[in-house]
Amino acid sequence: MSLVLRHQPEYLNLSLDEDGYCAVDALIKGINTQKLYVDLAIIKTVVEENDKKRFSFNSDFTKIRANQGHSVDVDLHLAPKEPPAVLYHGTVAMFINAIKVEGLKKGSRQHVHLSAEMETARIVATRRGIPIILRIRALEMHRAGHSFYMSDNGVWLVELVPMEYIEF
Ligand code: HQG
Repeated sequence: MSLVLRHQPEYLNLSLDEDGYCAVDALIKGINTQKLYVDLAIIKTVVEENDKKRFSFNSDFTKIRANQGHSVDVDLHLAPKEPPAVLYHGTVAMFINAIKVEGLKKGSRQHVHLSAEMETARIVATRRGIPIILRIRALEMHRAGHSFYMSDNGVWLVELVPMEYIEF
């Protein structure tokens, strides 16, 4: 579901609307073409129990979308929000030299992902290797004019983090 709802809907012959939603019945049909049996009850269980609350339904459960992490161009209509003084980003050693020059860039995703909890950043970084946790002076960055958003599952999102707000 992360693959098709964030990155490659065409993998299951699906399309996302401009808000990032996909028809639930089309998603079920698409998954079932992969010899994996799912029905609405199973999709509801995934939405409710997924460890990071990655997905949401619309109000009548006919549409579903990922809450964050997209590389396809969607508009989640997130409202700008004032961040806490410090947010965290987890990364690994191989990226540090580039980050020291360019700051944090969003790469293929729509945003740079930050978290309020250091532990979350540690878990994110551990996907790639030995974690390095960066402290971001988020409130100072916000006061300088950078917009911050929070996804429905509590991930802080920004366009970029300039070098001067990062503590290594
Ligand atoms: C790094 C998962 C070189 C950045 C996670 C990261 C998260 C740079 C990688 C969510 C750089 C991008 C996002 C620069 C940043 N030069 N490397 N200038 N700036 N980087 O996967 O934050 O489980 O796109 O440090 O848990 O790792 O899928 O971002 O290592 O919440 O729901 O480039 O994805 O969520 O990697 O992870 P990603 P991320 P899910």
